[in-house]
Amino acid sequence: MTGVIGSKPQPAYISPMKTTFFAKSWIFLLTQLFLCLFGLRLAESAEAKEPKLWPDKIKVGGEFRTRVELRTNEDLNSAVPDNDVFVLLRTRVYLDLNPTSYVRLFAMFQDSETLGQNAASIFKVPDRRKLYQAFLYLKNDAPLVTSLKMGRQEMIYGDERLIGAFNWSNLGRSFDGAVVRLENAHFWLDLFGTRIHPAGKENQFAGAYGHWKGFPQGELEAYALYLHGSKSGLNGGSLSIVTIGSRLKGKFKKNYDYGFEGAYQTGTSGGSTVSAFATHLRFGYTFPLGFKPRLGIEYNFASGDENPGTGKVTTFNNLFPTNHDKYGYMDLFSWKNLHDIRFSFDTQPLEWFKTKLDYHAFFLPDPANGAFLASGVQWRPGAPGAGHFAGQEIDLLFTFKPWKYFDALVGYSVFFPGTFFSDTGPSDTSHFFYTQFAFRY
Ligand SMILES: [Ca+2]
Ligand SMILES: [Ca+2]
Repeated sequence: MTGVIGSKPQPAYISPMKTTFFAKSWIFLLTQLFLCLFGLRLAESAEAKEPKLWPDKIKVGGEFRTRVELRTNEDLNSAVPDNDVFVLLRTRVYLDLNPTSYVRLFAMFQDSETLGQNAASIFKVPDRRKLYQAFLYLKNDAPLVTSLKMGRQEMIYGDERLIGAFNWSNLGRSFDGAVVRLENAHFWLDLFGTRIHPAGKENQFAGAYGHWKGFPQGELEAYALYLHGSKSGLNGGSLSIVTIGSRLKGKFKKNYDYGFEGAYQTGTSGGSTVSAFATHLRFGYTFPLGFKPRLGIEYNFASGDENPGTGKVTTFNNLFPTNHDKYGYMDLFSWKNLHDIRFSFDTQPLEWFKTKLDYHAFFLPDPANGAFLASGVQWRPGAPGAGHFAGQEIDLLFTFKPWKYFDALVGYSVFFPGTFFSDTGPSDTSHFFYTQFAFRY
């Protein structure tokens, strides 16, 4: 499989690019279908046997996940062919030792491979083999339980709007550091300190994250997070920001659900003052019917900067989130210079089968600041005076979990760019189709 597809436009009546694209698509889809059936067969036999190969104090397990993605026109330019079909493979193997209830040793190795992706893709995923997690966990059993988790580990807080493991990504995200948890019947409080190594830089990320267990039918949390990077600020300067926020999620009258999160950022970036904020508001109603239809409305906002690069820094820093399921499944936006209005229609016809249909309308508070992908990377530079309307996305997703060892999903999304894109460059429609299956053992 060669990655790059010819960049010269081809005549419409006989397009080798299209032939290759559709041939590859069919091969990948059939392979995917075969792997799904194979996974189901394995899951069935694994369940029948319930393997007891290891004593309870030793667990060995892992995950094999494969996803096929078909993306068309991610450059929003129909005149330049860039249709892409590729396979993401992820293998995880772990060893979990629990010699006593107070001590745990955990190590997970991860191999991530990408086959056939366009070299120029804005979603380029590198191959990587690494020790993804390796930590020592200790806890006491006093009335105020104190635990310590030390080493390389995932961190997941709240809806993962600011700190998450980014499981959708073939690479995931883990942190090097230590987390101390204080917990009793009413609350838990985490205090953590970590180091993060983006290319050529080093950042420190520390914080306090608290969760109150007494909130009726829901969750109430508050946090203060500190990020420092010697070269991560404005114009390569140093960055020191504090993010203070809270989060609320719950249900009432059985069928209604809601969610709120709000965060404010202050500090300095390359010598400039930082002042930024973000909010999330969600409301839903589930009809009392057998297939559990839920209608939801959601609004997400994150501040941008009308004079990027100078003066005060007002672009919200999305920190280390899992953005995939939040601002459109195409991963075209993050919690950064964004107004996102979302309507959702979800159903669950069977215990193991769910459907999702989402509509998003995106606007940029400051078109001068540009548009940011889910990864936080800018994919279309801004222009003062360009339109605020960034576009609309429709997402359709089916998820299947017929066995505890196996799950699968199939999705289709389409993005219709708005005036911000037509004012700043190409603005043609882009499509995204994908299937994924994961086998966990
Ligand atoms: Ca194109
Ligand atoms: Ca500014």
